[in-house]
Amino acid sequence: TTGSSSANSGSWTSFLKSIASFNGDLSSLTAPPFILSPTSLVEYSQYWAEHPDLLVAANQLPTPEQASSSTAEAMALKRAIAVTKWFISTLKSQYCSRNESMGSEKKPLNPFLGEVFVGKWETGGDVGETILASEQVSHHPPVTAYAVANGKNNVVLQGYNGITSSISTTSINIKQYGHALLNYQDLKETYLVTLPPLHIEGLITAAPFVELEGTSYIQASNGFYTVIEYSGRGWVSGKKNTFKARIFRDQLSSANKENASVTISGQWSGKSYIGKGGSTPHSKSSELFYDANAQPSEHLIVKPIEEQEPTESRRAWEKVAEAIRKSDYNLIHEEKSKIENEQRELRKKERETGHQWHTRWFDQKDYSNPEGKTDTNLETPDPFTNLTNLANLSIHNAPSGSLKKSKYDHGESKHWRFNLDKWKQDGMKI
Ligand code: 0T9
Repeated sequence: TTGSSSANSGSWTSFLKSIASFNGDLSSLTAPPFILSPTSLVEYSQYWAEHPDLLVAANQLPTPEQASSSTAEAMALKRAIAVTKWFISTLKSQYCSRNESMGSEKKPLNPFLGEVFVGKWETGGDVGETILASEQVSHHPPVTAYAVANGKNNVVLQGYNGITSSISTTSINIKQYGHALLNYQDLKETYLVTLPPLHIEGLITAAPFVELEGTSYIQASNGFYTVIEYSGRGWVSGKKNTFKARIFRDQLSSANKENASVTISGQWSGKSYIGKGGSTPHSKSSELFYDANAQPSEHLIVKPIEEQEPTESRRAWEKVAEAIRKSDYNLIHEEKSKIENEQRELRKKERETGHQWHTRWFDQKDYSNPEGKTDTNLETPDPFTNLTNLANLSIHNAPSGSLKKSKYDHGESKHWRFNLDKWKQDGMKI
């Protein structure tokens, strides 16, 4: 079966051929209209918080002060489990939502430099409002930075991501760059989250979809360390979107799987189960950990296009999106060219006048100079270096989740950070 009747037209076949000989930048490929998404990649940051209740859950558990000293340890584990549950809950949104809304993975619009996407979730009860600030901080290569903040619970998630890709016979392989930092200000606790590699399957049948692979890590400032291993519907395991997560007291104890405090196993797009210790829990005898299909995602609220600024994603791409919805190939090309030419003009002007482009809400911080001062961080001292040390993770601009002393552990160490002052100076709130 083919994913679309358009796939029979030959345009998909020629697209596959162009993939096979591509130069590494997926965004530069001209894809047939039926595989184009009317949504820009700068919007994908919203997937981090489609379950705002789970994002703030760790803050709503008893604090170490509230718990007696004998249970402080148990409470810290509970928080690490809560953060792991939040992270697992983001995956269906991040990697399945295009399939659900549009029938397959689609090629997103490639954000222009300075493109922004803002919105909010208005959750009731003790969760309260959560805001999203997403900004395209680099165009070559594409990098998106974001912050998600909940004022009622003093929770801030910030991060950035970019990709590199390569082609194999049946799939496109993607490495993610960047990470997320989740800070619970009341708890004085921060979690470093790394991003897993992925690949795109279903190319032959013109019905592409994402599968995760490899490992991602969550390192807590209190020491707890989560290792999440992904696999798909291969020859080893039977099911798609499978993961196994183990939470350890610290990175050192993870050397032996038997040391795990808890093990969680199942599908991130479906049900997963949790059990004590290092052995794999089974669905029949174990406690349900998370059911992705029982928790509908909460979509953020975005201003109507008429009220948006010219650099806001949905306003800037409105005409392109319309052309994509109509599958009007010439119009898509025409409207896209307008944006591209405008961007070229802007860059040319900047070169001529010597005025460089400045990012709006994010700054790049260089971690290769530990003495270097920064006034742009929410937390002082900056927890990132400490968390990478605890987790034995590279501090460099390596593929996300690269370990210290691995072959990628070298080069620059520049990471994008949210600048709350700049956000507030823009009249924005949290
Ligand atoms: C960060 C996420 C990322 C972005 C997307 C690879 C991909 C662009 C990057 C990594 C988010 O937090 C999570 C989810 C999906 C990722 C996208 C899936 C995808 O296919 C695209 C690439 C650029 C393509 O569009 C390839 C072209 C086409 C053949 C696929 C339909």
